[in-house]
Amino acid sequence: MKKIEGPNDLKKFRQEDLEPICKELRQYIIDVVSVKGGHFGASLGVVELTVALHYIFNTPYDQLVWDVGHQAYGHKILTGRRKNFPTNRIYKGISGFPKRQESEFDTFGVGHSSTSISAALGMAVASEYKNEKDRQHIAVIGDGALTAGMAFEGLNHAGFVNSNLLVILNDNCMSIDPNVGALKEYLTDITTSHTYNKVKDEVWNLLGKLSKFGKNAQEIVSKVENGIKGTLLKQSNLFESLNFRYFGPVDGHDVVHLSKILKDLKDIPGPKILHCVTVKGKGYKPAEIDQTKWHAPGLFDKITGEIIKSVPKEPQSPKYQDVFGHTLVELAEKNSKIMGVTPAMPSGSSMNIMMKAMPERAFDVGIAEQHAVTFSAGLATQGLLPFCNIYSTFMQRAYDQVIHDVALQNLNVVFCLDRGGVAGADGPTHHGAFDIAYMRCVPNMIVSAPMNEEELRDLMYTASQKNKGPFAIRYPRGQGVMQDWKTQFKEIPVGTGRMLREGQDIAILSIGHIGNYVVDACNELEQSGVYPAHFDMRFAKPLDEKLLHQVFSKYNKVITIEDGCIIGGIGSGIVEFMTDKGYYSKVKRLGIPDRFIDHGSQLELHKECGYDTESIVRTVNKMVGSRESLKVG
Ligand SMILES: Cc1ncc(C[n+]2csc(CCOP(=O)(O)OP(=O)(O)O)c2C)c(N)n1
Repeated sequence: MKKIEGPNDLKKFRQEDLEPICKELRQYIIDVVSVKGGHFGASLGVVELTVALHYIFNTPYDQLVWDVGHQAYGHKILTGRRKNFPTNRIYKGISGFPKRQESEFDTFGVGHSSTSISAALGMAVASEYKNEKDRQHIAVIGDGALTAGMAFEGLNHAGFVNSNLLVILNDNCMSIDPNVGALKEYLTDITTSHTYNKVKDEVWNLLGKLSKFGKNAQEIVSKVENGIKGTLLKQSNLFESLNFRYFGPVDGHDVVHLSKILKDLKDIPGPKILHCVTVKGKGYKPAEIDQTKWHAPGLFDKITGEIIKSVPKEPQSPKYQDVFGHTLVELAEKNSKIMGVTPAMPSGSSMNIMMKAMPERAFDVGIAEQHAVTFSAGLATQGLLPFCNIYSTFMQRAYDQVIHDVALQNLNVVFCLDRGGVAGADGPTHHGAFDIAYMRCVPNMIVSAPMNEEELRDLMYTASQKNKGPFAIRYPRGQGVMQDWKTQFKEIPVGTGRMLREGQDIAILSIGHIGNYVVDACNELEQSGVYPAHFDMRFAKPLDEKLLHQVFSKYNKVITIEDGCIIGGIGSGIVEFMTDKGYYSKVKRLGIPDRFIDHGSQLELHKECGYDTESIVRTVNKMVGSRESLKVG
């Protein structure tokens, strides 16, 4: 594999060399991910597919689009990034997802799911328009990603325009958690159906001979098709009915067979789908057995398969997601109207706690954020109270549903937005940068963020009270700050903040967990004789106007800070208040600047954006004009 700097080098090998190459590639992924972290099972599951695709197709001229992109490590390694692969997901290193700026082989930037068919179809239509008839377009999509509406929108369009598109369905029966839904049942059905498989074998026998027929290939394929249609008249194929030619199911781990099939499919024009059956985590036993855990396991001992958890000396605070999961069950035990909804993130959001405790009241609806929101709206019309948990970044997809289906009808839906703020190593596709801004401008919407576990519980409790309307609670990835977090529930009056520290020189207004940096910064500043006041706003909407009147009456220097985009965020809201009410103070807004922030640890990115503890101290010093800041410059 060391000789492979790109697909052209791969093409020099004989077919019999492909298996050993797959073995080496798989081992390299295991070697690196075990010590550097990242997504794991998905890339192992497509090693053979990746090798076969680059072996047969003329990438990057032929355009290969990976869906989600968490499975594209093999692709990165084979396309010139083998040496850089150990920097995967590390600050300033290569991205964990395909990225156009990174390589010409990364034809489309991904991270969010279910975009591949639409993107590849766009490319196919463009090729047709430019008369590039020899160009191939391939979308590789998982059975999980296929559950999203957008994937169907793509299929629907592709079957109609008849462009040259190959969809490869990587069917491993898994999303991050086990895949759910009727489509999954259907795929299992066609994979295991005896009639279907018998006919399939006949098709493959014929296809095996295809290359020999050259120009007549098309004719043969239609004969075969008619054969299938005749035999399976009653058992119609979903993809066939959408005007795709369906091939498969095939063993996605037989690299030689896959290469032969892909070669034959090159000669078949129009939309076609190849159904590959694979095993997520293939080739690494622990990952094959517990596929959810090994989706992104963190560091591990590759020999023993033990996941390495650093054992901290002191007891740790819980993750916000777990506080959410346990608190939801606690609330639901007391309030029979509460329901749980997650679009394919039971483990990631800890909704699995409620799904286990109350299976009839908590739903994984598949990778379907739009549906999750409108489904929640439907529940709410019937007097139920859904807690719809969606990562901040994925909620972007359901924005119209939030406005049109929930807010406009002022329905009681609680949106718990996990991973609000910079997400870390997943990078710009996953940062929860925009939710405060995009929620704040929606009428009827309450927008809140807790600074710690107790506030998260109290906000959830508050949101569960009667007729609050749409209520968003956003919290970050990772741990909170309280070890004893199972506090008594208290209702927080909507639109009220709290003063955490009185001060003299300047006021700092924070929202959310990031307020803990401010606490540290204020402690440090106090040592040098600077006394900022600190307010935890709790609500970005409605803003605590009483509190803001006090702030702007007393302080002519104000800093706002949020782990979210500066444009349109709470800082903007506070400045709007200031101008509307005729105050004038010098205000510095800290938050994510108006650009996309790459990947790195959360702390590295907070630093880069200028709102880690150190940066807050620096900003305060600069604004109050302390000697410290004069010294610095
Ligand atoms: C819009 C969106 N929602 C949720 C996710 C989180 N997510 C990442 S991978 C994944 C599962 C994908 O399953 P599948 O497509 O079958 O690929 P596999 O991991 O099984 O290879 C999910 C839900 C996402 N990336 N994008």
